[in-house]
This record gives sequence, structure tokens and C-alpha cells, in this order.
Amino acid sequence: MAIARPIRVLAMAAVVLWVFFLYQIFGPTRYPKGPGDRVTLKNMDRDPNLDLTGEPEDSLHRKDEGYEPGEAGTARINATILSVVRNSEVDGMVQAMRDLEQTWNSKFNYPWTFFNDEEFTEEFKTRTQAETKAKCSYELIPKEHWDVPSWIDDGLFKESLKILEEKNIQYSGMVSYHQMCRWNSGLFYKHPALENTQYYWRVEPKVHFFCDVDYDVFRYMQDYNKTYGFTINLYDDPESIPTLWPQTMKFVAQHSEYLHENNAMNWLSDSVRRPEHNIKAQGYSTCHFWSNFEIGDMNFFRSQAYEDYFNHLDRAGGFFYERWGDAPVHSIALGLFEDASKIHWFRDIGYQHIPYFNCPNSPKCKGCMAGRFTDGEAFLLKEDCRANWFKYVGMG
Ligand SMILES: Nc1nc2c(ncn2[C@@H]2O[C@H](COP(=O)(O)OP(=O)(O)OP(=O)(O)O)[C@@H](O)[C@H]2O)c(=O)[nH]1
Ligand SMILES: [Mg+2]
Repeated sequence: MAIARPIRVLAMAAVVLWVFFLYQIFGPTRYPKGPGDRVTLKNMDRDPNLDLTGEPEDSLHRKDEGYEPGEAGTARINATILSVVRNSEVDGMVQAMRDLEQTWNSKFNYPWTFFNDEEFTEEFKTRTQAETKAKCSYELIPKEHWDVPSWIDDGLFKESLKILEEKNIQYSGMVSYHQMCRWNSGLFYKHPALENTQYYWRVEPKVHFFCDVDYDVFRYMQDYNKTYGFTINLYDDPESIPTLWPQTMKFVAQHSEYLHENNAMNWLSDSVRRPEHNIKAQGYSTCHFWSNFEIGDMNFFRSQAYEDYFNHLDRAGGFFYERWGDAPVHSIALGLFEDASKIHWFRDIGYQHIPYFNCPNSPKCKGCMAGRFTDGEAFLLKEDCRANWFKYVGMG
């Protein structure tokens, strides 16, 4: 039976439209391509990772200056790469080590220190040590640093876990996740194995490093008087920290002497961008340095200000009754008690912890796309808080 031509054309058009419609829904996610697109970066004219990135300063220490493994490495300063990790994550740890050794540490041979709440297995030790010429140490976290503290009410904790899980707060149902966040917040730098160590670089299993870094990053921190370095700057889930800011304000009211005159309060309390986050977190923007990457000076955490702040938070119970993360806790303390000019964006260190990247535009980088913030769904783009850091503090 012959079909009239107009009907055929209409049917064809319907098929084409249908295919286009399916492609829009199931096709690849599109990302901002550059200067014209400001989905992520409302306050930024242009993502700085699209600009060519070099090293941070002229005077830097290089691998030929005495960084051989062992005693011969006299140029190394008092620093370690560190990781708190489970035996079951050995594959991810080996992969992360391989990336960091290849891009940086094989030139400088800084020691690795691994922490665990259980004894490390022989397999873990053998496989990680095989990835580096540097010394690896394997440390048990003392029970009194890891256990849920005595003042946490068991019944209230169990009830809180249920509520947190109902709110779908990631990992909030795992008691160990709460313990890990508390340990990373206020206890890691008190481990006896770090007693004589000042600087640390925190690494998690499965993270990636993309760019050759050809200078001693720890020496950079020391020489240029930096306290803390980050790569990724994010919004947090306000539901995980509803009383963190009110508790912080209570502490600050009692200890205004700890506020630094050049603090980053504006970044912490911004309500212009994502006002609903500020409201839910009761005055906190929720912006934080993503602490799975941190390069820091432990003297900051060992200061009286931080000690008092951590103890105040610890007593308030929010590591357990809520799901306070070490990222907002470190970030709030740094933002309030430290000179903001001592906090450094390591824009030249290409980095990924799923699902976010710091990906500079540099011939030293391989395997990540300059300026890409996420390879996840497009809705994640709004989690980027770098724009506010640059707006209120700068790019130093
Ligand atoms: N030893 C030990 N390490 C832990 C435990 N829980 C978490 N960790 C480590 O703490 C770090 C953070 O935990 P993750 O599970 O990566 O938490 P996250 O980064 O918020 O979540 P992901 O997105 O799944 O990576 C990682 O280095 C883990 O290996 C634990 O119970 N024991
Ligand atoms: Mg992780």
C-alpha cells in the first residue's frame, strides 16, 4: 500500500526527533569548554586552570641537590607522605603510590608513613614498600585515639546514625567512618611516630596524580612560609554538619584572641553563592579544602588554638551525632586562625579523587583535561567553591 509523501516525511521527522530526544537524555554529558561558559564559576571570569601553569616560584629545590634515598639524602626536611588506610585497600594504595612516586617522590624520596586501626598485613607491607626506594613505616593507631570517646552517649549515637542514614548522608551509618574523620581532625599529628615530623602530604588510596612536579614541595612550604596547601575547594553537604558552625561561633566568642587578623572569614561565611547551603549550615558556606589531598605544617594543628578548638568540637559530640568531616574542621580552623596568605593553592599538582579533579594546563601533565573539574554528572559542577576562595582570598 502506498503511503502519501507528506505522511512519509512526517514519519521520518518524528523518528529523527525521537533519536535526538534519546541522545539528549542518554548521550554523553557536556562540560564547560572554556572562557564563555560560566556554569561552574559564577564569580570567576575564567577557570584559571585553562591558563598555562608553571611552577610557583623561581627559587626551588631540585632533585640533584641531595635527595638520594636513605642517609645520603641530606636535603630532605622533616616531612613524610602519610596515609590512613585499610589492608583491604592495598590495590588502590599501590596505584596512588605509583602515581605520586612517578610524578614526584622518586626524585625526592620522602618517607611514607601508613596508619591503620588494625595491624598491617605482610602483603600490604611488601606490596607498598615495593613501590618506592624511600623508607615506609607501618603504624598502629593507639586504641585511645581511635575508640569512640567515653562521653559519647551510646543510645543517642545509635539514634543519630539512623537519622543520618535516613537523610542519605554518605557513609554516615559506618561507625568507623566517624572514627576516621575524628582521627584525621584532631589526632593524626599526635601519633608518636610523627613526634619529630613537621610537614605531611596526605594521600588516599585510588587517587591520581597527573603532572610532573620537579621541586621539593615540602621545602617550598618551608621557604615560602606556607602552612597548608590544597588542590580542590568544595561545598559540603550541610546535612552532615548542621551544628558545626554554631559550635564554632560559640568557641570564637570565648576565644576571640585566636582569630587571625587576615583570616578567611568571608570565604567561610559567604551566603551570596548557594545561600541555601549557608542557611542549612547556620551561617557556614560549607566551603572547605578537600582534605584527601593536603600538604600541611603540623605545627598549626599542634598550636594551642587548634588544640582548644578541636577539644571544644570533640566534647560537643558532632563527630558522632552528626557526621563532621575532617575537611570542614581543618578548613574552618585554617580559615579563622591562620593568615590566609599562608594557605596555598597547588594549582600545578594535577590531582583526582573521584569525582573531582584539579587539572592544570601544562606540558608537564598527562592524562587529564586542563580545566576539567569533574568527570561525573553535570550537576556536580556547582560543588566547586574555588571561585569564592579566589574572590575573597586570592590565588596565592
Ligand atoms: N585504617 C582505616 N582506614 C580507614 C578507615 N575508614 C577510612 N579509612 C581511610 O580513610 C581515608 C578516607 O576514607 P574514604 O573511605 O576514602 O572516605 P571518602 O574519601 O570520604 O570516600 P570515597 O569517596 O569512597 O573515597 C582513606 O584513606 C581510607 O583508606 C578505617 O576504618 N580504617
Ligand atoms: Mg577517599
